Amino acid sequence: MKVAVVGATGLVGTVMLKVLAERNFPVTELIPVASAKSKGKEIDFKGKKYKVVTVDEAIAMKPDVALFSAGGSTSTEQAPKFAAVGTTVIDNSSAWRMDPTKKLVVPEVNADVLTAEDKIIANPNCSTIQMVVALKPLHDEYKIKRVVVSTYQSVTGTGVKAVDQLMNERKGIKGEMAYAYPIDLNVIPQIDVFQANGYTKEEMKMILETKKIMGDESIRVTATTVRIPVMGGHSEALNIEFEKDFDLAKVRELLAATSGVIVVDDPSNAKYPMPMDAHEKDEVFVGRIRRDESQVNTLNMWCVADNLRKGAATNAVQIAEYLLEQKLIG
Ligand code: 2RA
Repeated sequence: MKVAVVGATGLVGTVMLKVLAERNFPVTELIPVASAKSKGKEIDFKGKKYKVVTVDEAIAMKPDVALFSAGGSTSTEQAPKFAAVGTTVIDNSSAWRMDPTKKLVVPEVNADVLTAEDKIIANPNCSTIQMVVALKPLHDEYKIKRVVVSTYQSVTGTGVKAVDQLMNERKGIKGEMAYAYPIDLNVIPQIDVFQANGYTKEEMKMILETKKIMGDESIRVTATTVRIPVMGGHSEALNIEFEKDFDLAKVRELLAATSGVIVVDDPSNAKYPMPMDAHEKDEVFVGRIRRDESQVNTLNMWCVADNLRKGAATNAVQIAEYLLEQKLIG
């Protein structure tokens, strides 16, 4: 398959290339796409060298699939042009996620919504992806009424500039600031801009995307998203209220039996998910599974995943794999 990666030189784009190679996606021709200033730059993919091309050049090459991670404005402007030449776009930006005509997909949760007519498919926000993978088996069994989530998000979610800020601060070097405040030895309770209702865009993404992906507008979600000085992935404290009561052993069984989920839950031996263990993995790790003793039918759970992989690149590649398996592309 002719596969374009739009934003190939960025943090997520680089991971997309790595995951495509690792998972042996049948790429017969790679089309790395970046801004004009990167044109001609060489990208190594599975032992072959490819030159970065511009968006217009890539469109003219009519790729079968285009994985986008190049920001919302590029997706808004360019995704339709790729679709117009027959390319199936899987877009990691927020541009199309809440568009009622576009599918928002986490394969383990709602891949069945996809059809051959879907030429622009939205990859959800990283913090939403890992949460819904963990919620889905429990929603199917006990029906979720409400989720309260607090996140502890890696600086890699912001990008290279934020990683550089953290590393510089740790070395005592004054460098460019990705955030309004120092991030080392600090936490910043703001991810993206504030909305009129006092929530940030990141929090509203978790609230709105969850309902769309789970296909259930009745699920109530509230979120507090926080940036922390960590590299390996995003962590989330989930408080989940169900319609029905549950059995803890059964909850663990359901999660352990879910594709893409790994249960790490042995508190007496200090075993629980941590970003340093999730780093560079594709699974969602859950632990600290326990009843909320302050409210009936309510569960507390801790969830960790690599936000650049399952939270972005791997989820996008898994969508492409599903489309291929179901003969919706290729
Ligand atoms: C973040 N989820 O962590 C957002 C976008 N990647 O910054």
